[in-house]
Amino acid sequence: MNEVYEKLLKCYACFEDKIDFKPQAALILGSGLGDYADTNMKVEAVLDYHDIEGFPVSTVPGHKGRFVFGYVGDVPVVCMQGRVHYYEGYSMQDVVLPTRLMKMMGAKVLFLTNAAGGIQQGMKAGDLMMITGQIGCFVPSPLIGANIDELGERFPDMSHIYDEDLQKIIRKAAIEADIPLREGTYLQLSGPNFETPQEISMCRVLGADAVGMSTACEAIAANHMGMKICGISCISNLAAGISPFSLIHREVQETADRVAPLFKKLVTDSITG
Ligand code: R1P
Repeated sequence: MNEVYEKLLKCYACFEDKIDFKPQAALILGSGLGDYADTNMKVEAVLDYHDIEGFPVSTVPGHKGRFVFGYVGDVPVVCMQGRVHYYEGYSMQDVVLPTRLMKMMGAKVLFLTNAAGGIQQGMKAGDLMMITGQIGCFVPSPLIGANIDELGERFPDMSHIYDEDLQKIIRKAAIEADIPLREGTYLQLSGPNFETPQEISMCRVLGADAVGMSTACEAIAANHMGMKICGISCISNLAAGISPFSLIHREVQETADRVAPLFKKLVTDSITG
């Protein structure tokens, strides 16, 4: 059997052994947004990544490293409090293992969040941007290697990664809660170094509105499995060259903390909407 799939099945067996919960939606929390599960979910169970054999564990400050199972309103949700990134040294297959696992748990919808650098004209730190498209080809595809036929097809279509209906729900939730919402394209680079001003100029020319080091690969893996996907970036800083200041991760976290109440409301209203 394909060893990537074998590992996934082992992780699933471990989950099944420990947790009796069937989520409908999966939520990945980005940098600085990790306490959503503590404040906005009726928690039913928690599963530490360390307790799943072979599971990649996050090493980034602000990423706790556990699955939280519970309800947002009436919707059963599995939430990743902490994601793993390619720059942490994991293979792309490992980076998307949690996403694949959440689909196997039962989640049909994937809600992606992240902290990102703002490129779009007029953006400012603290803005929220609904992701309407992505550029993921600067990092290796998580689908490289033997195709796992049990998950999806060899050459999946990527024309409509971000689901139109979910976008409508998020737009409506933002309008009803009076939360200003930008829209745009997220571009994933490998990191861990922040981008140079020249790289940001390139990203802008290519049509990116926000840049980060996650998300696009997870969306590719989720799309491969036929999940419905939506995403919101918290613009935690203006990207290099646009911002006159040097970039530091602590500020990414601080901005995300400041915006957290609005972000949490938007996520909750979108899930229950
Ligand atoms: C940099 O500050 C970190 O924040 C973002 C970047 O991708 C990078 O990991 O994290 P998330 O994408 O996980 O929100």
